[in-house]
Amino acid sequence: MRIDVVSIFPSFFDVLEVSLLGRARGRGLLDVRVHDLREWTYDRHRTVDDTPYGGGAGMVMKPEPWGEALDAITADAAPLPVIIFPSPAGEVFTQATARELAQREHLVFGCGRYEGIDERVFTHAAQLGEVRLISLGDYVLNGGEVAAMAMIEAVGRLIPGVVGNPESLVEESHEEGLLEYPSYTKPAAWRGLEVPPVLLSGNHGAIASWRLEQQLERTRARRPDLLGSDHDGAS
Ligand code: 6GU
Repeated sequence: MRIDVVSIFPSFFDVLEVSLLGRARGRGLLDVRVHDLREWTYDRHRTVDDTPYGGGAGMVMKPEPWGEALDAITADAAPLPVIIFPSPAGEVFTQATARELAQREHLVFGCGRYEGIDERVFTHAAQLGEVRLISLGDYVLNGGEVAAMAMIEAVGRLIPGVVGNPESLVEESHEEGLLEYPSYTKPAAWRGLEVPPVLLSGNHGAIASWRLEQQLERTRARRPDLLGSDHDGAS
């Protein structure tokens, strides 16, 4: 998969060189290219923002650098890219969004700052790819960079070969619409706290039902919004 990122803070993305995704890049599974939006400015101050028409607080990102950046990045792109603008005004990112994006060959993240990007950029971008405005959730960040990073990690780990053991992708919070069950390792007793005896029983059927029960209980307590009719019928 190819991922292009456009930002005025390209160094935010240095962390993509470490850990799982860094290794995936080294192994050629992931081709991440980070671009400084200011490469597409031509004035002495490399200006990327200006005051909003109609007045109001804050600054708006100018359309010209964004237009040129997106033209340049998508010029050689064979399959239709998804152009993602992280935005608190977008659709909410979920595991389903991550799964959907993981199927694509080419993602472009346009990270805005300030009060936002001139609206015409989104109209233009729609000529170059499939545009999505995506939010991490109902809170405000200073810009799209941290959100893009979260999305890149969530999508990147779903690319075949990135995560060593693909089974570890399945039994996870949100993959089955439930929160994950609690995990324990050795020692069996630690600071007076015991591992639930069922996990030491060797009875795989009993372990599986205990884990499912835990998933349901936690989801009910912490995230009742996740419980559809599939899961809450019995109780
Ligand atoms: Cl994607 N961007 C910004 N700036 N704030 C956010 C967000 C995105 N998602 C939640 N808050």
